[in-house]
Amino acid sequence: MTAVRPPPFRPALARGSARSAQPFKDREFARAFLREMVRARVLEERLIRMVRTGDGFFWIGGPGEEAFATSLGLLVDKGAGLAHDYLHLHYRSNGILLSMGEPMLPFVRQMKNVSTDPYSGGRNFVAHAAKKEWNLMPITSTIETQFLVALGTARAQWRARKRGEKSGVTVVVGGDAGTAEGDFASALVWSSRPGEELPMLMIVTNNGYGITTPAGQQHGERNIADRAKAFQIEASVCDGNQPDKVWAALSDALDYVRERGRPYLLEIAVSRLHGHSSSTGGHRVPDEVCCIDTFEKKLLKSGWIEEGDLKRFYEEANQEATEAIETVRTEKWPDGSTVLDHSFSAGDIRGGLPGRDF
Ligand SMILES: Cc1ncc(C[n+]2csc(CCOP(=O)(O)OP(=O)(O)O)c2C)c(N)n1
Repeated sequence: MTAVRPPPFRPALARGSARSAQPFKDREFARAFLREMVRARVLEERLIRMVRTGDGFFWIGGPGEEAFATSLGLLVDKGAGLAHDYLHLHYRSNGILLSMGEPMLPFVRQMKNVSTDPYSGGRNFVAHAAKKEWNLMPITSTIETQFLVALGTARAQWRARKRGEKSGVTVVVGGDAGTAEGDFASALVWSSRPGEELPMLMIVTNNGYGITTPAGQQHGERNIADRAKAFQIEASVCDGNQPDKVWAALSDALDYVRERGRPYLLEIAVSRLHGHSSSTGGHRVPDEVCCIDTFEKKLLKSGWIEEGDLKRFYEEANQEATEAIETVRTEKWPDGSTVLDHSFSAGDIRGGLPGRDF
């Protein structure tokens, strides 16, 4: 078994708010951004392979969303507590967490459902992370419920701002089909109550499908972002396949929410490169735009990377994945006696609930 080592590389990317697409004028930034996108893609491809080789039961994830994921991961203010951003993500968010600094190993552990999985002790599907130190609320399989939970942290941050305390913002992410749920409508209503507007960025990653149902058969409106208008919520739509465009849209939206303390709805058009999940096969879909291909070609053309660099990026990422898979190979599933751990029970409720005084 290989020893657990830190990931083989960390991109030299600056964190924090950066209005506009300016950072993409910097060669080193663009190269590091591409390397991080490749890392996210390779993780997903290796997770899919784990299902095929019997090292996992189910795959779902975000290949095709890397330009968005890498941008968001670098732009959020990560940390614990109200002063930092809260994240309410969905099951295509591995790339966001990688670019925030998470290694591949925990994702591989959750894929194999081993007890060392730090997110759920081996009890949840892959891509259902949770990390208290980064205000990452547990990712759920039920779609859109995160939009209601997000109102809670956004409301707590609104209160902190009123008390004059430093406060981050709440970021919630979901897919296009999920916006048909009442939870999404509730988020629009409750985030925009006059005089009590919440510091909440609502992101809809629109890949055009809800499992197999095309969005065009589900929504009469032109863009999902158009729904914001009725609530006087600022909104925009952007192309999630172009790193500089999605970076600019995200940084502008985040700056708006941070500075104004008001909600914002950002709809991002993304690709879904391996279908919905392993339940629909998980095979590569040939006719979708790939944000990594496009960006690679652009950087090769400008001379900012060479074929050798590309090869190295993939090798490094694959090495990190291989080491994680090797590590997990001998790890065990959780013991049956732990099945009720971390679930609500009468005992928990009798002992009192935390965070009551809202
Ligand atoms: C409340 C609820 N209803 C239905 C489902 C079944 N379901 C799982 S994924 C999915 C489609 C979600 O599509 P979308 O919101 O566009 O996100 P995507 O998976 O395309 O990123 C559905 C209906 C669910 N998980 N939860």
